[in-house]
Amino acid sequence: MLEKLGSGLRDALRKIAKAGYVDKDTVNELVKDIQRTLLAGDVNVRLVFELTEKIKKRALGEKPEKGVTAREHVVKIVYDELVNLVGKDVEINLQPGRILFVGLFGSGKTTSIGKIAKFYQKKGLKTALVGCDVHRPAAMDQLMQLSTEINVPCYAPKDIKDAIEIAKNGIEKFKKYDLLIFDSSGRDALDKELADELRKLGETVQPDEVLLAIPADLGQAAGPQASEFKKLVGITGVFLTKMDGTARGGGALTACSITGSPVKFMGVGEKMDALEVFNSERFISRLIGFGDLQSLLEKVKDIGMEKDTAEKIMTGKFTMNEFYEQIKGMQKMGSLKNVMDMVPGMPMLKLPKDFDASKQESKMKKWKYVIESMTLEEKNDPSVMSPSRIKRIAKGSGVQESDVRELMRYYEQTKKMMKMVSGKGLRRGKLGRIMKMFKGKMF
Ligand SMILES: Nc1nc2c(ncn2[C@@H]2O[C@H](COP(=O)(O)OP(=O)(O)OP(=O)(O)O)[C@@H](O)[C@H]2O)c(=O)[nH]1
Ligand SMILES: [Mg+2]
Repeated sequence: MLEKLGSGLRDALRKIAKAGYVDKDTVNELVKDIQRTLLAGDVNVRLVFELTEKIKKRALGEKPEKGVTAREHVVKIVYDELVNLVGKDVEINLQPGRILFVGLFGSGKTTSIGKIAKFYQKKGLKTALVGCDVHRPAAMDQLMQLSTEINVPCYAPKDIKDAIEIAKNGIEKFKKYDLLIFDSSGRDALDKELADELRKLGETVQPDEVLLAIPADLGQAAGPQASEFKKLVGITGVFLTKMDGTARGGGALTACSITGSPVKFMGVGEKMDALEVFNSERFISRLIGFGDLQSLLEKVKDIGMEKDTAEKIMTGKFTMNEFYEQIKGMQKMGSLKNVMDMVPGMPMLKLPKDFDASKQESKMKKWKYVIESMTLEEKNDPSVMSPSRIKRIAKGSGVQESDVRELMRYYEQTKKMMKMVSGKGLRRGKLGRIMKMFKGKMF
């Protein structure tokens, strides 16, 4: 899917990765490559220029986080901005309800209905189909056939010519089902007649979700179409079909997103499992090379989290919340070391030889549950802790009271240590005391 777009972006980023350093020329070249690729994918010109301006400004203006190279920083910026461009993810509703499918002739409604019926059925919703396309002679047969293939019941009578009547019957027939999906008829254009018909159908079906099928090969033109449907019949999301067969999918995707009609699903083939739930981060990650990017994203996220904690410690704020973050970080061993690295004057923390990671891990897991059982007040000001509170917390987190007390002791020790660290500079003696304290208590 979108091979050209993906390979264009990957090539552009590869050039950056190979460059000896990042300067204005490198960024300009990167931006030009990205522009060329996106325009070839039929992404709107204005959007492309806005995007590349942002990339340029950030790439030249922002300083990379400590621990991230300038090149990685630029790759992350490109990723961020592309994710913004294709829009926020919308949550897929897994509640029981009714879905009405709408769309023009041949947009892929019926096929897509089969796909999402299979999808929801797999998610555990008892699903059934209702065929309300009374205009195209073969429509009922097509839906019936699909339903047999995916093993989902279907009501698609050929002898009733009134869509409303069929809808009513379907609702009655499938009363005991969790999810009903209604097919509707298409037209060449969204004219008044189609709008009226869909509105009437909507009044009967009372759908929780109205999905619009739009073929991705429309490119940018998908945007105005989505807006028009939204205005005239109201839609809750777009099902972008035929993403597999076009280079213009990027254009269609971005155009829908900026008209406020979020893409929820994508069709990537004719088969019943050729369905993707749209997720902007995953989509962009894959587009620009998932493997490399994943480790970079994790690195940046870790650094961000550790930086926050380190900053709070430096400014003297160390409540249970920071402690909790620290414990969470420490579960991925080595994190504490990173936090320490960011505190000026703190040398590398060496682990003792007899350090038992698994024991430590189970202890930290326990502590995590303990902190999760604390009230907001207790977390913000652990000095309010009392025997009765300790009892309650132990019960709530399924540990012994002695575990809670141990955690409190460790918190107090750490807090003391943090206070010393965040004091002005570190003298030799002080540092030695801190290290001793740390080793004694923690490891
Ligand atoms: N390659 C590809 N083909 C698709 C996809 N979705 C649908 N199609 C094909 O598009 C054609 C039209 O699909 P339908 O599901 O019949 O479209 P429709 O909107 O129900 O059409 P009408 O009921 O005539 O309005 C069929 O040949 C499908 O196999 C997709 O994601 N990828
Ligand atoms: Mg159809």
